[in-house]
Amino acid sequence: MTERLNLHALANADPGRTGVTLPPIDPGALTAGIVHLGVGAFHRAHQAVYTELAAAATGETRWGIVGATGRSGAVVRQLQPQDGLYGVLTKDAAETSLRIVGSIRQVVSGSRDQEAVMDAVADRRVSVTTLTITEKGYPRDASGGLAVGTDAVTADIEAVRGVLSGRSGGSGSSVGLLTAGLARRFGATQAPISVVSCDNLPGNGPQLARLVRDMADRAGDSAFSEWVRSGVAFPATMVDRIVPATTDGDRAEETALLGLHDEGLVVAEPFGQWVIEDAFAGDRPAWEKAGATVTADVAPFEKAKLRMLNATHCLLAYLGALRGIDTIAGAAADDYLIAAARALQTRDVIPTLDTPPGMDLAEYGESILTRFLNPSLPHTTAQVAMDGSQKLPIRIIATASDRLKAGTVPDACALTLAAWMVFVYRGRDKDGRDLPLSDPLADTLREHAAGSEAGLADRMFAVKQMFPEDVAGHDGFRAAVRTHVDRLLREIP
Ligand code: NAI
Ligand code: CS2
Repeated sequence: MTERLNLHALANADPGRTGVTLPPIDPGALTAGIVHLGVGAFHRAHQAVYTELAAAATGETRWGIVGATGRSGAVVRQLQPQDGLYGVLTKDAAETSLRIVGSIRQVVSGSRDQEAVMDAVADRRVSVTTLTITEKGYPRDASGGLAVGTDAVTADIEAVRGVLSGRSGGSGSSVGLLTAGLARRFGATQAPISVVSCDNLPGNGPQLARLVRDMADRAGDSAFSEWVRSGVAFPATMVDRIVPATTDGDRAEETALLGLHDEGLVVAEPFGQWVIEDAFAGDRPAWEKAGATVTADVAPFEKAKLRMLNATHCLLAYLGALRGIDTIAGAAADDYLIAAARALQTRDVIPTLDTPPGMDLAEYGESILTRFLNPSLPHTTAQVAMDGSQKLPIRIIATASDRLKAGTVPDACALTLAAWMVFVYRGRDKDGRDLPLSDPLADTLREHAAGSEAGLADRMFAVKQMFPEDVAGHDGFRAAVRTHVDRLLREIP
């Protein structure tokens, strides 16, 4: 049985192992300065690496991370026996390298150990909280406001009230748990703190601020509401690194490199980018010393990334899946799909963007397609196809809305939405293989999809949580989507 990765085993590991980079700062010397909500693959391959490199660059030992999982306890079981250590396997056609990361110093369950999470947020030594809780983790209504009246938000507000009055109570969402933690911090120290969303949401900082502030206001303590506005910052970010779900083959590859077994391994491309708004309430790691960009205006970078990279991902995922293509790399190698991807980027998306400083959008689009071709990443069309009800409004429908307002029918957006509609309706690819629907609105989508082929597009446009009236009500766009739906239905009998 191969020994498990942990601090003791790492201390005895052969430092000369080729292709293996050990933590650049002693993990045992780190104290908690950051709380992360949503310790998934991306956090481990992105923010946690930037944070460790920043700490090593400055010699600061105060930036250890307390990681809180979302719903499942899997990551707790992965990392706790490993003293929080895990590997990042970076892979492309040219090379494979392994970095062992030690910045996560404690992992707690965000569902079963909410007291520990709130105590960590309240800890005066903590001055930053980061989040990667997925688009569906933000309890929003169709307008982006707090989903008041849902069971989760009702529980959240009650939990915040409880903390403010010295009672305990379970939150319904991670944003509620965060807000309850801030309430505990308000009661304990009122030390400033910055809350940094690292999710693929447009205006992720202001979006999270809107939810937290509304939740705080509804808790009914005006002093707390005031402190949330004066003592808590919500900087926006653009985050980028392709981090697919880890496979057993990846773990075996790492064990061959490291000689230890690592349940917490994550796999990523070499590319990484982090653009952070320079709007913090207190101290933060010197992430710019690890290659992050700290700037006054994140919006152009974020909009370009969501509408160029993530939108193209959705096009390749749905059209690729219907064609029986399992991986993004396989879809990016398909001539028809890559032509459609270029049309999406050049005809539909770029006209809606302001060019971020220092960027060439056409070159950026080609660099994205090159990254997607990475044959060493097991990034599946199925994974990118998940949560379409949350992703498509941000990545495709918003672009379509802008193009329609400009008087143009965005045909590649129509094609992408048509592929998604057929993906939901058929539930299988051209070869008859199942296409699983993983989506927080799965039941609603299935209800809308059920019925005749002829009315499919119109029924899906009626999903109010996804389609604003200016898009759903545009006859020319509906006609374009219907045309693509009819063709795809013929292709996928
Ligand atoms: P993952 O599945 O590995 O981790 C997701 C984390 O979010 C887990 O901790 C999970 O417990 C938590 N979570 C899931 N649903 C939740 C909910 N409803 N409420 C609260 N927490 C919830 O996914 P991964 O790869 O870490 O991605 C997470 C997010 O990071 C993405 O949704 C995206 O916003 C962002 N991201 C991901 C990239 C990637 O390539 N994987 C790249 C850029 C951004
Ligand atoms: C992907 C993103 O799964 C998805 O929806 O589009 O996770 C993508 O890999 C990242 O945003 C890349 O930075």
